[in-house]
Amino acid sequence: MARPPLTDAELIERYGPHLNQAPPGGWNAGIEVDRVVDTHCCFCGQQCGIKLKVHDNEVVGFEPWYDFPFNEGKLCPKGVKRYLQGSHPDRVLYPMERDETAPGGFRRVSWDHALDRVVSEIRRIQDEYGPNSFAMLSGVSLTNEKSYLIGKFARLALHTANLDYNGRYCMVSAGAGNKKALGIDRASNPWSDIPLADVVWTAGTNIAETFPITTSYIWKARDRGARLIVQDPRVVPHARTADLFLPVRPGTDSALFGAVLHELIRHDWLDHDFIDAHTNDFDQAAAAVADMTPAWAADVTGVPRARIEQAAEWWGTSATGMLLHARGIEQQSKGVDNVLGAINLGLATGKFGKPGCGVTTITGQGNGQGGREHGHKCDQLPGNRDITNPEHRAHVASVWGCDVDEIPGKGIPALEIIEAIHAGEIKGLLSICFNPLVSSPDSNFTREALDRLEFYSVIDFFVSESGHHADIILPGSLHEEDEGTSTSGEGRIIKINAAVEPPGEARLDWQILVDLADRLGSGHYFPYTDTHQIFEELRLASAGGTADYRGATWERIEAEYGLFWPIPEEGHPGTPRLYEGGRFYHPDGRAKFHAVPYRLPGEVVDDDYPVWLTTGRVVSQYLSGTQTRRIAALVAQYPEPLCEMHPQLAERIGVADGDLVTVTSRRGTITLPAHVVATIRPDTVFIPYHWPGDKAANQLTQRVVDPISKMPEFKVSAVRVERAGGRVATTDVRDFDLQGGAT
Ligand SMILES: Nc1nc2c(c(=O)[nH]1)N[C@H]1C(S)=C(S)[C@@H](COP(=O)(O)OP(=O)(O)OC[C@H]3O[C@@H](n4cnc5c(=O)[nH]c(N)nc54)[C@H](O)[C@@H]3O)O[C@H]1N2
Ligand SMILES: Nc1nc2c(c(=O)[nH]1)N[C@H]1C(S)=C(S)[C@@H](COP(=O)(O)OP(=O)(O)OC[C@H]3O[C@@H](n4cnc5c(=O)[nH]c(N)nc54)[C@H](O)[C@@H]3O)O[C@H]1N2
Ligand code: SF4
Ligand SMILES: [Mo]
Repeated sequence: MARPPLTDAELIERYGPHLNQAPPGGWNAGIEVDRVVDTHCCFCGQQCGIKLKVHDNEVVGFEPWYDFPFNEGKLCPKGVKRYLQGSHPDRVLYPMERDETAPGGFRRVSWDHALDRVVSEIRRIQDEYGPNSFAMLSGVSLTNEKSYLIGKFARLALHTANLDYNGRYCMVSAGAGNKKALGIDRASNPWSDIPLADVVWTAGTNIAETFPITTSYIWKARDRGARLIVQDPRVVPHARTADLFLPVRPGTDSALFGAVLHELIRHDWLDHDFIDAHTNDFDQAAAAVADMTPAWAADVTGVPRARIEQAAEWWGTSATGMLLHARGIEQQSKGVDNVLGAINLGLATGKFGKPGCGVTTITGQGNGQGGREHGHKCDQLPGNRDITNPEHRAHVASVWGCDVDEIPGKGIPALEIIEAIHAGEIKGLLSICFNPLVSSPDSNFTREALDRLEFYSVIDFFVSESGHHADIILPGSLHEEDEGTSTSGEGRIIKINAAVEPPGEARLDWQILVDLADRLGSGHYFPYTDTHQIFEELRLASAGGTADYRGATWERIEAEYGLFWPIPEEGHPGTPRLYEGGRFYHPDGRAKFHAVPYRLPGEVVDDDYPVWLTTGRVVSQYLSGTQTRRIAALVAQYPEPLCEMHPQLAERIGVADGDLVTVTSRRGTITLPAHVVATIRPDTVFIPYHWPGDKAANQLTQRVVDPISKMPEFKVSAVRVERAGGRVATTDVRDFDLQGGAT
């Protein structure tokens, strides 16, 4: 049931007199506001509730939405500035066609011309090279309705198997690990469980910068006396107050998790009843770690042995505990192994399905959860179904009203699509909500690939760096211009509400796709006149799948501040905490341990490339930066990429903070200012990846992928770091004393 809004007195009691107070004169002082729309942030997977203030079809500001239970009014720097995108002068207002003679390389064309050109190129390429020679790449900043529509569009209008999405670079290692071990792919817990944990262990996540609202849940746990363990090559902000910091060498997390399991077994800090009643294959996991002693792991990971032992003791002897992981352990060629290694620790100690107990990924993109459930992936159909499973295909074909054989088979994942373009096997591409030139590994290779396309069309509201390589740009819609649902990192389905209409000739993303489907001769499969109809069909298509939305209605989602799937029938309360009573989602109801032997990353340091490079994020920029690099206040906070390095490394190469350094890998080179900090391992540098062109960190990264998830190894490369233009060579820093360094 909807909760009544908080009174001013309650607000002050809950948040204190100085927090989130309206400015003198009230929130609306100085701006005219026609209406205020309850919706959610367009950026990360936390999906904070926010109220957008609208005047004359423009979002002019925001108010905190205190009632929304996840963030209770709190927002991060990106959330409070997101409204500045809508009326940005760079907004694409009409369709554009490549024309080298026109200013900016594009000329304005009519919608009819643009759509007809796209359709005729799709036909030409598919007639000449076959249906799979035209690929589609998509993204999960899009709603569930759009994700679902895109899956159906690629299969029934484009007739291509080759659809994949940017979650391939984000959530897939967690997804694959979750499915293998637990039989379902969703956060194990609602975030309200975090404060109930006696140990909070974060592995490979910089939550204070990337999931700022989660920080407040961790503080609540700490206020109760919980211990905080942080596993990261950098002393990220929330690690500054950690009880135990594990300064892991990039790419070695599975060795650390293995040694912790080894210790849990050696001391018998195990929940035998849980293991016997609710799991399979413990013996295999145990055998794989038999030789993974803390001393061995200290050598491999660079984490002092005593800290590994301490982590095992705290995890093994506490009644409750949650392990939260993100891209630090997942974006590796061992991403799935790392996730399985983390889950093994939860299963061994019975930390699943109880209040304050869980091992969970933190979802990245806005709809990184819902977008990985409804048929957006190259091997997937709605409801997180398998496109190669005959029963799953038959169910979806019955909802779509098509012949089973009309649904193409399994396609290739995102990076392989780019490689197939480079190899000349894929000739045409339609992309929506994906900027591969900035976000794919090895950007020089990606650029070559995009230039080899015979035809490329992009649906976006800004011209991204990838968009500059397009033949046709179709102006799509911004988050606040369309309605639908999104599923937050907790597994909570929430309602996005439209605040304004697309400006100029821009159109709603879903309408562009429906229009294209119509022109491609498949209009009968796409009879929608609004997004609610798409959601109603999604419910049926997901019914009976693991990601079951059958019982979710827009009305209940709004009235109850979201619903947690699985929600198999109407009236069902939803499932905030998975695995209650030790019931997992494999057919026998048991979870599965996995043997995780240690193996090396795809590339290791050597004499020529002696420093580890890892990449990631800063608080004020978002993903490929197309949106946040256009918002002045966010740019001011972190205007250009910096190369974070330890004073010991800086001294060895003769640079001071702010000096230019050149970082070179086997793929490329980048020159940028050094940011000398004592909070990073001396053998590692960190570069955020939000910038294009010669500022792109992905010039350095490699195309090695995890064998199961096909996730690229964004977190581990070998590089050389030199003073820019200088003669000082980098020396080997692998033997640096960590005790005097990052710890
Ligand atoms: N401000 C901001 N917030 C965001 C985003 C954004 O772009 N900007 N993007 C959203 C999305 S899509 C995502 S996926 C999430 C990502 O959220 P996070 O995963 O938290 O962010 P990253 O910065 O990619 O990486 C996290 C940490 O991994 C560490 N790390 C690097 N290599 C290793 C390793 O080998 N082992 C371990 N244990 N740690 C390692 C890095 O030092 C870094 O602190 O953030 C979401 N939130
Ligand atoms: N080196 C390195 N590389 C990485 C990572 C890393 O940690 N290190 N992280 C990876 C991760 S986790 C991720 S998630 C990817 C993200 O990589 P991308 O998905 O390529 O990044 P975005 O910036 O989200 O690009 C999306 C594009 O879609 C547009 N867009 C956003 N919302 C909408 C919408 O509603 N409709 C339409 N039509 N367009 C929209 C934006 O304007 C932008 O141009 O990057 C990956 N790349
Ligand atoms: S934490 Fe994520 S969802 Fe919340 S305001 Fe920040 S970017 Fe938006
Ligand atoms: Mo992501």
